[in-house]
Amino acid sequence: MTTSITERQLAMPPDEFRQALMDKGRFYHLYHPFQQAMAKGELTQQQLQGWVANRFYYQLMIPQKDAALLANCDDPRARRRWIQRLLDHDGHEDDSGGIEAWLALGDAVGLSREELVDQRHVLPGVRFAVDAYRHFVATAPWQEGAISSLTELFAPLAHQNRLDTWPTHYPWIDAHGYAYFRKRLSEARRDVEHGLEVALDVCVTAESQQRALNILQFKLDVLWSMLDAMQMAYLLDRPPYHTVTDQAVFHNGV
Ligand code: AHQ
Repeated sequence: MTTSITERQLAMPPDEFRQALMDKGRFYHLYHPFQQAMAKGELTQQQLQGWVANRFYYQLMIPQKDAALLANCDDPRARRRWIQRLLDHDGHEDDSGGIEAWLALGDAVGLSREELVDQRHVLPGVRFAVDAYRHFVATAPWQEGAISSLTELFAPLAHQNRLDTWPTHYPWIDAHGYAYFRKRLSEARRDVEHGLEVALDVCVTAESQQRALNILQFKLDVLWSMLDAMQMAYLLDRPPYHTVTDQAVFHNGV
């Protein structure tokens, strides 16, 4: 793809563009009221179970999203690095993987494997946000898919926050459930190095840099909207169809 001198002259220098990506961190879902209540120990066991069960749908989707990115990627070097993300979640050799670790988190907060896997707790708003993310990556150029994963620039903050606050605020949670958060501390830092390399490599015009910032904002919206749905259902006591029935209404995917 050729770019004119003018387009390149109007672009932010790499360090400034990197900082513009980092500045998006103020919209990260760590600052959502649901996540803030979690960090202050204000969640009940049922509310925390709701978060774990809904986030499981996101975790399940991640390796499928990454497989969709790989399918769009024509660069063997990039594929060799990116495929590690699937292995991190699906497991390989002696690592049972992030999905199994999240099921252990479910067990630690009192959720059965069955009720996580059958998706009975997945809220419509969570499903739509997660599916929108997976659809974006499946239909976008692989470089844009890589850029959309850059919310993980801020993820170590979230994982460390849980490791720092849950033992004090939620002593009833068995510590074996924390393995996932510890696992992601190092994996997320490694993953964003690759994502940032891709972004800085391809975003060399003002237009492509603005497109990258828009993609990152889309993914921040995905994460924020997931917690909006959980806040409605679990904090504001307005679950889906609450004006029609007091029973849980759900489907397990179409
Ligand atoms: O556990 C998370 C994870 O494996 C990933 C993969 C990455 C992506 O490809 O979009 N994003 C992501 C995230 C994980 N955990 C979230 C959290 O708050 O625990 C954060 C989320 C992200 O920042 O996108």
